[in-house]
Amino acid sequence: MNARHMNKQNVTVIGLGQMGRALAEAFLAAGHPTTVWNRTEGKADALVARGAARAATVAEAVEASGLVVVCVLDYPAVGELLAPVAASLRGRTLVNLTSGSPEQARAEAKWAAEHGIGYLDGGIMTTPPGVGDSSNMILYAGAPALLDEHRSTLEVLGDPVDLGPDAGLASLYDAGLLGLMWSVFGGWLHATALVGADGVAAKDFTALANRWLKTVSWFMTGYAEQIDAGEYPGADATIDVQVAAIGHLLHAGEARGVDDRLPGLHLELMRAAVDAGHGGDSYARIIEVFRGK
Ligand code: FVH
Repeated sequence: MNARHMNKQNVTVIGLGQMGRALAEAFLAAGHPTTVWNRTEGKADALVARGAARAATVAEAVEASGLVVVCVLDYPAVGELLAPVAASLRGRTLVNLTSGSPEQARAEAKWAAEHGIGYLDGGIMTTPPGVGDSSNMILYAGAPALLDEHRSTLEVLGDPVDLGPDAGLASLYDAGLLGLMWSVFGGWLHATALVGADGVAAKDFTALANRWLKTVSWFMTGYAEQIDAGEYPGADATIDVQVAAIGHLLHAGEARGVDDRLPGLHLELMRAAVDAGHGGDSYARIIEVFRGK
């Protein structure tokens, strides 16, 4: 062991797809002795050239470290890989950064507990190039004490956010946050198509759009308080006013031949709130439409 590796925890990474390779690279860059395994062996070559140890089997990979990170395609793949090595995992900490549903995460946590395996479920809130950047979040759920124990190691991947003891919450937050991302992408791309029809470059519009998102985020903070209170005073802008405003967007889009399905959906949601008698409330009231109320 050289000086760089002194006091650094051994880590194993199972699954070397795009994300698993980025995770292993971050551990290596931080000086952690890192053991890797992947179904398609060749994906480990570049990591081995940088100093990682190649495990010949999943069991050998698990037995090399107290902290075992798995990041493969889905939970069925996690089960296929890890069920046969449950005895080797006993007494170690398994960090599952594979995406899945909250129900799958809770079932995996139950399996781990039944086999004496410490279990943290995680959600990586970035793409592989963002791994290792502390401004990006990695969500963890299921075992706050294990996260505290391994925080200094897991920090090299991104900012660890503790969501508490329910192992399903990292997946639930992940699903919700991805939904938010797709909605933002959709709105931004629709708007970029709209202004682009009149010759505005995407990068010019996006500079303003990013500034606007800061204001939108401020609206959301205020609306979150209304949601938690269950009261939606329309003291800033009512849904009625926004029904009129979205008419301008629909008109501008129609005049430019821009697909109107996204603003059409927003109008439908607003109308549902108006039809239920809430046109004078704030936009936050639309959460009740999503809740089916
Ligand atoms: N890439 C991203 O930006 C996102 C960011 C958020 C988190 N996701 C999740 O991370 C998991 C892995 O995603 P990925 O991008 O690394 O995916 P791939 O590059 O396609 O690599 C998939 C790895 O899974 C292995 N694998 C698949 N099925 C099996 C199986 N039955 N047994 C063993 N390993 C399996 C695959 O092995 P191979 O094809 O190389 O042999 C890769 O190592 C995923 O949950 C994302 O949602 C990434």
